[in-house]
Amino acid sequence: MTALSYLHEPGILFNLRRRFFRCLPYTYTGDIVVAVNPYRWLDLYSDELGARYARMKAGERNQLTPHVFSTSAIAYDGLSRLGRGQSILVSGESGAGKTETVKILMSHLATVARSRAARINGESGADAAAGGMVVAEGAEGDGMQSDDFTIKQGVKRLETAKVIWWTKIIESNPLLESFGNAKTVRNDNSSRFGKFTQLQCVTYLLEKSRVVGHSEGERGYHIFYQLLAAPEADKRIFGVEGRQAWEFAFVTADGLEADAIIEGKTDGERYGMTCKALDIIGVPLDERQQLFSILAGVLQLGQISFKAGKDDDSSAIEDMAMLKEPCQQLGVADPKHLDLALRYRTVRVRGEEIQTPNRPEAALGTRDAMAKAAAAKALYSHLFDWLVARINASTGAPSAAPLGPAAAAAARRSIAGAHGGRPPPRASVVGGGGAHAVPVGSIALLDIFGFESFKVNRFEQLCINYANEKLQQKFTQDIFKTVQAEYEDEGIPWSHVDFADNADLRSIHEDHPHFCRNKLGGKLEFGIKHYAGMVFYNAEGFLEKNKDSIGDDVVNLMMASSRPLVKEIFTRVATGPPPSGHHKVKSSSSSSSSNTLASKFKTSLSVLMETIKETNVQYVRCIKPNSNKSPVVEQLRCAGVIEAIRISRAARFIMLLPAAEREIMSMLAADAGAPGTPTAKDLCAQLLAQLVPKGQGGYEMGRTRVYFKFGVLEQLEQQRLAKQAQRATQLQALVRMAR
Ligand code: AOV
Ligand code: MG
Repeated sequence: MTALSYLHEPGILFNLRRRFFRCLPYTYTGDIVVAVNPYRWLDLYSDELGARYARMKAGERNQLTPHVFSTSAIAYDGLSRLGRGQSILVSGESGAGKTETVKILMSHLATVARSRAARINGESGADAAAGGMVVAEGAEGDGMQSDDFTIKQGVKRLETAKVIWWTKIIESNPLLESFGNAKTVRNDNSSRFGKFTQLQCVTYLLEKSRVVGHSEGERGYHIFYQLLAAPEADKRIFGVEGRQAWEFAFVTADGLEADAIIEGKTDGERYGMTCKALDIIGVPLDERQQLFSILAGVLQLGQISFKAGKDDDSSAIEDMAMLKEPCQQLGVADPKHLDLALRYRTVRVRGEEIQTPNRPEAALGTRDAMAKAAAAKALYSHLFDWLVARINASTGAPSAAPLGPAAAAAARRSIAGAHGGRPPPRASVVGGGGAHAVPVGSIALLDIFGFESFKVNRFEQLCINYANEKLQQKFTQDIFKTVQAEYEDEGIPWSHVDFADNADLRSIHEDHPHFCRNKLGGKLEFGIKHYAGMVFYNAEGFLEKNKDSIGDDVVNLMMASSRPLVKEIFTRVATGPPPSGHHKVKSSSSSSSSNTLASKFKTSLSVLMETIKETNVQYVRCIKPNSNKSPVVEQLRCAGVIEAIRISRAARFIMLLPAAEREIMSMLAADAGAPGTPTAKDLCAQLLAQLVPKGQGGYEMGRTRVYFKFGVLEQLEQQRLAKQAQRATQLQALVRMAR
């Protein structure tokens, strides 16, 4: 993109479009990779091709066709050769292809690791690249004592450990997607949580509201539909035999059955894949059944309805029989306890415990429903965290939070199993430290929920878009720094240059130009001018969602469950919150602002940014080509691609590649009658002095490049074309005369 001589939006768009139709979805803009979602699988991801990019040497990037593989290859090289921590930040709007891109990057990193392991293990690179998993042989007990040999064996094992680590990470993807992705109007497989895969997988802000409901045309979490598409024999175990997804209030929108369908595989097939993946990460059958029982219990909680009670301020469960099923699945011995936990909360007054009805300030019908929803959301999000911890344990990463003894043992078994009974390679291969002399640092991949703007935008969208703002800020700062560094390198004076800094967004200030009240009034609405465009938010329910609390009564009830897994997921929360973003208050009574969901999310994003700051960052910007949903030019603006170019332009001069520069110069040289000069640079300087009108600061000579003010280069190009035409005419005249 930077080699285009005309740098403007239409030119950039035209270039992307032309490449897109030639099945070239990847384009470089300097160091950034722009990826236009092809929406069909192109033959671009073979292991052979992966291996070609893996062999790519520094500085060879432009000799190969632009590919996102170059990003992973550079990251791998940067880590292993320079020992510098790396991160790859993938961004773009919802449905642009972030999650798929991250998976492509992961599998390429595995390929790179594999071909390195193969080289070190003395196999041919081609074999490994063709997909063969390399298993290192242990050096123990084979009688060889040489230091050299031991080091070699150590390196061998290390490389193999990396291969296994990446493979496991890849295997965990479908599992996390089952529990954390759902269909939205923008993407059938939309990520409803953020994910930072480094030494371990850290997740951010799972969208909890989706557990208990969703908008029309969308779906709840994939896993619920998988559960209800399971073989009947399995469904019988979970107490949902013969039941269909549309029968459950939490996962059906207006009873629309059609929304329960997503493209690709059936939910039944996906259920099988999920079970297999659970098996791979070492979740034994018994635990898997408990896991699905909890999911069934969550769905059954949603079926409970309330009616007005005997006195004014009370309510009652419509039908006590409704409690039986969820209690059974969740291991609650007495349905009366669930009834009480849902409708009352315990408060301590002068050391005495008093049961009072839920939130007397709220309307009768909604307050109990809210307690029910809160319980369901807590169950699901705790289960999600547990799953992430299990995946981390199985990939050998140190557990973020204490696992229950049974889980830890199972995780150990699974790891040991994958390595033929030998002790597992620790994740120090990516984490640094450890017993081996390995490069410190890791390759981190960030896949967040993309920028969203729906018809109605809620608290979740505010948080999601906030995260995207944060990422955008980092991006613009980095681009700015890159340009600045280049100018310094070229010895060109650097005057302060403005760029669309979004740092001021969301200052607590209602007069702020980026804050807009709904002009129509009445509604609880406000708008924010995001870097990616205007979004109006509906503030209804913001406070409740931000509080993110469930009653102690429900927590206590669950901790007393007869199901070990239910007990475990709630105990984990009570004893030590993992460092992930969507973590919860220990008790509902604490309501200081630092405990709100938004403030916790903000903190965890700041920590993430600090982590990223320590690394060498590469950017992949995903673009959705779908013209009927979002025009590409807007996305380019959102993705900061235009901005990146604008920044260089705002810096007064446009960068020109030396080759193109020389071509233009030599065309003009003859006519300008420039005397022969020893260096190309001198020639350039002389020429430019003659060609570009003085006094307007039309260009600036750098060390190796000339920076033209916007428009000047285009003017020269016009002159060159005119000259060319003139010369052609002269030539034709000469030919005619010769005849
Ligand atoms: P997202 O992660 O950016 O949206 P996905 O990565 O889920 O978007 O991509 C959406 C869909 O686009 C996928 O389900 C694929 O069908 C298709 N797709 C994406 N990348 C490719 C590719 N390289 N080749 C072929 N098809 C692709 V969101 O998570 O909603 O912000 O929250
Ligand atoms: Mg995604």
